[in-house]
Amino acid sequence: MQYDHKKIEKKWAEKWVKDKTFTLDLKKAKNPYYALFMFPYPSAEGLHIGNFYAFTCVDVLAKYKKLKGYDVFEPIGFDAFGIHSENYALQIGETPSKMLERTKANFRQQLVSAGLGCDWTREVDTTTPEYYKWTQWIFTKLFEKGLAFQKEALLHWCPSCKTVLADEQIEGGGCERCGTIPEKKKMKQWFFKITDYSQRLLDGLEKMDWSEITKSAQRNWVGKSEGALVKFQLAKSDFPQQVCEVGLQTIDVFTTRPDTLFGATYFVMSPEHKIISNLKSQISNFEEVKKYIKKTGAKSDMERIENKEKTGVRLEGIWVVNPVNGGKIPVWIADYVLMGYGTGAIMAVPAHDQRDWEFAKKYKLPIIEVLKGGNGPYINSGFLDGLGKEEGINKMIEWLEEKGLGKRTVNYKLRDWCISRQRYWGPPIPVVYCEKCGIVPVKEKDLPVLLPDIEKGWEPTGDGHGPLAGVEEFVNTKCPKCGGDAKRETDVMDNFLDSAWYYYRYLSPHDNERPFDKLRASKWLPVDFYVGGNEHAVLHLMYTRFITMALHDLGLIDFDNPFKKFRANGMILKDGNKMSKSKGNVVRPEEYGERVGYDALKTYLLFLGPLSEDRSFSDDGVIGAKRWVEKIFRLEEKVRESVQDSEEVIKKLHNTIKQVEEDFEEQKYNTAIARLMEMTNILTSVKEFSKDTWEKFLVVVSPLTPALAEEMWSRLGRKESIFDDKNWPEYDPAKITEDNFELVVQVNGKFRGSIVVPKGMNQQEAEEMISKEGKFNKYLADKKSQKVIFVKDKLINFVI
Ligand code: ANZ
Ligand code: ZN
Repeated sequence: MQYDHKKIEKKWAEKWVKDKTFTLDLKKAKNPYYALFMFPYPSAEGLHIGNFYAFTCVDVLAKYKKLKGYDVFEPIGFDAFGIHSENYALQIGETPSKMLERTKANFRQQLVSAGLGCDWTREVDTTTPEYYKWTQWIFTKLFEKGLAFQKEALLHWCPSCKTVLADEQIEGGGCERCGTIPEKKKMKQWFFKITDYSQRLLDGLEKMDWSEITKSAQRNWVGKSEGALVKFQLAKSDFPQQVCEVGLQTIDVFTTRPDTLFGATYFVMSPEHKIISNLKSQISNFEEVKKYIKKTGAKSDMERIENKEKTGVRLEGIWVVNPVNGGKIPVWIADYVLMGYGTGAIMAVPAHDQRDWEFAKKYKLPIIEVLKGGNGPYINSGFLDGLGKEEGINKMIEWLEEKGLGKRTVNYKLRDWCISRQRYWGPPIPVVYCEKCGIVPVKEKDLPVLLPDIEKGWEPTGDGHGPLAGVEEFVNTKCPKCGGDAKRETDVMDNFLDSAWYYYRYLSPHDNERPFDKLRASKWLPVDFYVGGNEHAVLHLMYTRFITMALHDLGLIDFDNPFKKFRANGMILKDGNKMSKSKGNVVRPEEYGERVGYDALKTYLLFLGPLSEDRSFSDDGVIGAKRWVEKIFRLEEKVRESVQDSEEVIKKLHNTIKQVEEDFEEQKYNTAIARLMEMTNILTSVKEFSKDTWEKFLVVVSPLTPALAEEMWSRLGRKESIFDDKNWPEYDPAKITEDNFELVVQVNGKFRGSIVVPKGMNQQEAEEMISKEGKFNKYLADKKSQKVIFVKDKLINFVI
């Protein structure tokens, strides 16, 4: 009989949804297990094979846990607000909401067909007022706490997406969505004060069971540096060397190496440094300076950091005083000093800093070595001379603090999260501007601030304001405080805020009283297992931690890490390349669902290697997985109601249960599949085996090939789903005795099977056992072997 994967997979996929097989009562659940995958944005192309793979990594564990008796919650939803959806709607000239009706329906269809164990009764869609009311509510709570605020800053502006972006949305120097190199713009925007949590974000990592690659990306992004702030005084230009005249102003620098102060021979400010315009009248070459500043403005940070050729302009007439020796040192501006880091000004120590060295060489600036040979002890360094590095840093900081010239400090690279976007497709920022009362958040009872449903004029304007600024009925409102005329904020929120809290909303998607139920959250959260791409390491995965910490501090939850265990999944490559439409190498899951079935596709993807590794998709491999599925299907012919299983089958069964269990617990899906394939081979090689063994085998394989297992289970006359009960079998340790092992049997060097024999068995005994074992007869009967090669406790090879 042929295995009709199309018919059988469709039947079960639909039945699971209809019967609510994977839906549970969150309140009654006794043994909660929260399995989560990154909810997709319903793109036009449909479910991506990468999503499909990540979802499967979660789904297999979820099904296994359910079979073990956990109350497993595996929710599903749509991350449907945001530039990704809106850009596509712009491209096809349809409103985002119209377009999404279609793409969401397509996604639902695809996800159901794939046979994932999702609870479809709790679907969440971030674009519904029911959802974004609470996204806005979270904003107002953060606002009350001082964690949401406005400030003017130099920001990344994507000229193609026509909006500002967060630092985290710059990937390889370009816009995360469209790849365009962003411009720098000074703009007043809304921010979340994630920098208040820098240290906590670092400390938390130590205890977290997350992929190391993700944790180290976060560690680097937060970027902690210990050092000192040192005050440099501006000096009059005409004061003589070594005579310290008191200047008018001081400029702070951040340095990790205050110990090298005696070697600071010049001073550099970022071209954007505010003080430059104050010094205008004293700078004799201001025209040249202005030109350089303008040129820098056009460069991205990335370009500036990577610039091989250092450039800069001296501020003629401006000097600062080196605080340790009173020496006057020249001041420059150069684009290798960034405004967004430290204080935007540095003391340059060309003898010990590579970038300073390159700059000094080019502009013929003095170079003074202060650490002999780079490592010390100190030389030319007054009171530090003779000391070692650690000691030198501490001693210098103490000296600076004592003299009031500096202080010990910690600097973080992390910057506040810019959350406002000059776009249409997002939740409006819920504040109004009142002439009398200033900035006033919208009251909870008046939330959500509805996104007006407009057919025309929703396209981004590019003038620095969102399209909502052009919708008068939206803009004009009353002040929540004084009732007077007021105007609404017209920017919307970054869609990474929508996705920063969706796993809370899954717990009560239709609750109109609150974003989520506190008791329920403490029962179900943190999420037990989460899988997704590491490209979200400093975006989504950082923001979720921040929002969770903020909710914790608001007293809404009692934990501050959202995901107990997170694993970053590898990428799926085709012909060695990342899949992309332009390369024409995109694999559509439904195409393979049709051709080989989802069970085979899932198994194939998981079998390719450890979860975290990139994998190369090939058609041959998928066919191999399909063959395995068919092989399992054919095993049914050998099942007997009551038959005594051979020692080999019993041992393999118990071993398989044990090993697959261990592998699943650690998400070593590839090795679990290898073990199940071995078991399949053994069952294929025997004449018959018991129904009991068959049932156990089906359960153990069911997380990987759910439709097949469910079909075979029902053919045994079972009325309930295989996933309905705690069906996971217990292995019997006594049956996995260590004194037995599998002796490999070869004929002319070709593998023909194996037999379970006691350890230490000699050649003669082995040959006897093999001749008794019927399954080798076809290779050996009537043939006299010329030679037998016997490797004790390993293999026997008959040369005939
Ligand atoms: C003097 C010095 C001597 C430095 C030396 C380094 C080595 P991390 O470790 O990344 O925190 N710096 C400070 N602010 C900067 C800015 N806005 N743009 C570019 N460079 C900046 O780096 C801290 C070091 O980077 C600081 O310590 C400063 O150079 C430079 F042998 O000061 B250092
Ligand atoms: Zn863009």
